[in-house]
Amino acid sequence: MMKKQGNFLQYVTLIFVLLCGLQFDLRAQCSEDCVWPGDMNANGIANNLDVLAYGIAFGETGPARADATTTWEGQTAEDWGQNLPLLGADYKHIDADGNGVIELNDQFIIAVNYNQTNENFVGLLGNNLAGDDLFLVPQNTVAAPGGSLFFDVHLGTESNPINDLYGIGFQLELDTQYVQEVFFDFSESWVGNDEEYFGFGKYTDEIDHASVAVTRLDGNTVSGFGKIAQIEIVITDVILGLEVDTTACLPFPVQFKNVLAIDAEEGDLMIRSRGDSLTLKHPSQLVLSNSFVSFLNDIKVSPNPTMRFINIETKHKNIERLLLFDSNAKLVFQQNFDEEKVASFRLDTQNFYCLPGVHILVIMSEEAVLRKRVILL
Ligand SMILES: [Ca+2]
Ligand SMILES: [Ca+2]
Repeated sequence: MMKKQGNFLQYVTLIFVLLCGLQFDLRAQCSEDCVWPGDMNANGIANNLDVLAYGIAFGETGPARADATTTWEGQTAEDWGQNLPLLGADYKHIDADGNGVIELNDQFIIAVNYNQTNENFVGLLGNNLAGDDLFLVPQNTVAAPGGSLFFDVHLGTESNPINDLYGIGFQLELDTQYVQEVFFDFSESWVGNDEEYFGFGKYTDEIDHASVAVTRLDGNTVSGFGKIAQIEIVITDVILGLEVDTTACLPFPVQFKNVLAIDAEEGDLMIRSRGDSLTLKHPSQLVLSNSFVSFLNDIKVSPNPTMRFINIETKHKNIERLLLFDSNAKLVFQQNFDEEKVASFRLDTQNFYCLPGVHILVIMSEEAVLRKRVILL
């Protein structure tokens, strides 16, 4: 009799546990109009064009999402009752972190889940129209291994200004085998100033492009022309072939893809673009100051990979500044030598919090900036 009662209690407990589990599953699973953190326009992919939705809804508030995470999974959320004017997505999709406010923290999640897709994805938004609205103005047209290509991105010209712009996003197709890093600078742009405007740039070597978006945040469009961003492409420090054959050069085309510029109502401004062809050359072929070339050739970073110490040496006493970024592009070390330039320096990574992984060491002289990939074991 006691045994039977014990079995009964076990069954009741088991059924209770199963029911609780089912309830938990029902709450976690989402079946309709689910929020995928980072896919703000709800087209099934998290990418730079979601920044345009962020710009439109910036500052708006609504119901917070229960049990919100930033993981790439469909999440149930209450509608806010406000929608993107053209794509129609409810603003709940734009609140990526689910705290009930559309603010700076939300856009970080686009980068975290960048290029992730779900079953709603049917293709990339944006145009590939050839023309002269969006173009590159290279600051240097050739670079050596370890050096950088700098160019400004221009939108509109004096004779062809762009009217009623709210935001623009595009991808830059690059030959990623030669690219070490891409840096984006939005500090100078006719689209806006600090608080009324936001710039987004993303590059990873798993995808064949760098992606950019700039948007207003205040609901007002602008008309104008000129520079909207500066981009630096850092070239890998070893390019086989170029190292051996000093007369070789490699074409390095940069093409615009999936361009989408919108007005305040998400209307497509049908922006046309043209890319550019730049060149990679052996350092000896570059028409640059002698000190730049010798700096590039003479700098030695060892050991690499390293367990702890990074030794930096040049033949000349011309290192002005050292910076070290970790794999999340966070600055972990910097030192200025100012008047007292040095020819060698030993960096002890145990002096600061430094996780193992790929680090970028930036070595600056008066004439040049060199970035080296350093692996910390
Ligand atoms: Ca999207
Ligand atoms: Ca939020």
